[in-house]
Amino acid sequence: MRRTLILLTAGAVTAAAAVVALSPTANAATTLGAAAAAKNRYFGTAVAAYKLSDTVYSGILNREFTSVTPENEMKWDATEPTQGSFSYSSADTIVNRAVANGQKVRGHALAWHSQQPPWAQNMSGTALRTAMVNHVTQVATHYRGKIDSWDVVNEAFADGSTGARRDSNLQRTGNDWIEVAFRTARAADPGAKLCYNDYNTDGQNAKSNAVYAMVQDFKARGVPIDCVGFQSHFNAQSPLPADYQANLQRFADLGVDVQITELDIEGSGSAQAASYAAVVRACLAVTRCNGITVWGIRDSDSWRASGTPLLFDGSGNPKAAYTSVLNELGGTTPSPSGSASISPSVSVSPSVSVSPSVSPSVSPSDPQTGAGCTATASVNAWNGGFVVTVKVTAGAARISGWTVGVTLPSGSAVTNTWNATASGSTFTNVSYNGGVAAGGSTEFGFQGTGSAPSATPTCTAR
Ligand code: G2I
Repeated sequence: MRRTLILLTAGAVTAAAAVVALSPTANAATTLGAAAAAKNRYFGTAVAAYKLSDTVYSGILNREFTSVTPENEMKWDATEPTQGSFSYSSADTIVNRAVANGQKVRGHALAWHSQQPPWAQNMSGTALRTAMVNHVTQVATHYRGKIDSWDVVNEAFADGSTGARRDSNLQRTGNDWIEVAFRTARAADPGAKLCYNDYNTDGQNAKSNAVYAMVQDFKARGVPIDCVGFQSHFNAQSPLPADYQANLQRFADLGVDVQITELDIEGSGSAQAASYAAVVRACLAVTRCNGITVWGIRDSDSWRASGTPLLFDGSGNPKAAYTSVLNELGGTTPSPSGSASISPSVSVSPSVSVSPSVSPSVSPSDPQTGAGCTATASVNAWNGGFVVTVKVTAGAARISGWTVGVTLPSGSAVTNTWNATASGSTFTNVSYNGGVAAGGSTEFGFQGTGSAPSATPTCTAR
């Protein structure tokens, strides 16, 4: 959250009580991520590891986005190029950077007919099924505790009017390959949300109806599925459907979260901006819509760059679509000059400086109001067990370490912890997530047996 910072030099204010009137928009968020966070949602982007050294790219990434999806680095061909030999360095670069910046990670994708390594493409039957299970186990275990949501299975349904599964080597191992992938992912990383992800399912049609029936069946039979991803690649041939929001809502009504996972909209100017705004409106209108991910940062980063489908132009300047998304999220672009005004009844010496849109900060002599930290928990419980994700948020000052206390019901026990060290039900930061910027946050989690804790956790900062 960026706020206007007003520095008053001692003695500069001559009136007894200085009244500082902030303009109405002074507290509105000025980035996509902050504006989405104020609506309890994330705003993410696909990231390519090899672009991170481009400072324009990484500057926008750090400033605007609160979630990242590796664009290609977690796919089967990238993570297991030779059977049984795993290669995580590019994906690790993206994930570790995101964790250090307090950004969520969407894992993409564990099981998919496309971008398989050649050895898997040539496999079938039991050998392929076993290889898939091992792949899901290894990759989800490697990233355990760092992934907000996994695309467990990607694009498993056919286009067109049949509502059939897509033919693929994985499909030919048996119709249960999807549920096996989900059960395997749950066992490997019980803290991650598990999503089914697809395209051309954004409106109600034969393909989305087939996915809907599968999710309904999974929920009825206890197959672990937590979310459905709607890729939302739109252009003139495949425009934003009129029933987009209704379609998101009908999936949410099945008891899963919904996420917009790969948004891009070809076009330019006000037409493009209007479509983007409509997507944001739809997500905000569906309570279980967790967030929006755009499929790249600048138009030039897009898999279909010629369609200029993203929010920033090739030079990294925000487009009309950017402003429209930000406004729709309730944010505002930073004003070019100071956005705070001093009431006329106060006389202020010329040494007052008003600096717009800098990160929240306090001068050294100020009391550290709001210093410390707060913790909130989200709980995923089942009969006999639970997974808790705890968000630690720093107050008005940067903190360099934190300890969170949780009250466990008697008979409950913590069995596994990630991104923190546990001593009983007290959790302390690990080396890479103790430092949290003012107003920033980080997450850790734990798994346990028995019934889940219900009270709000306590947080102590160092
Ligand atoms: O096709 C758009 C997306 C549809 N949904 C699933 C996503 O995973 C998919 O992403 C795209 C990436 O944006 C492309 O970057 O998936 C493509 C492959 O299916 C990616 O393209 C590949 C090229 O085909 C490869 O030649 C190239 O080596 O990117 C690779 C890495 O740059």
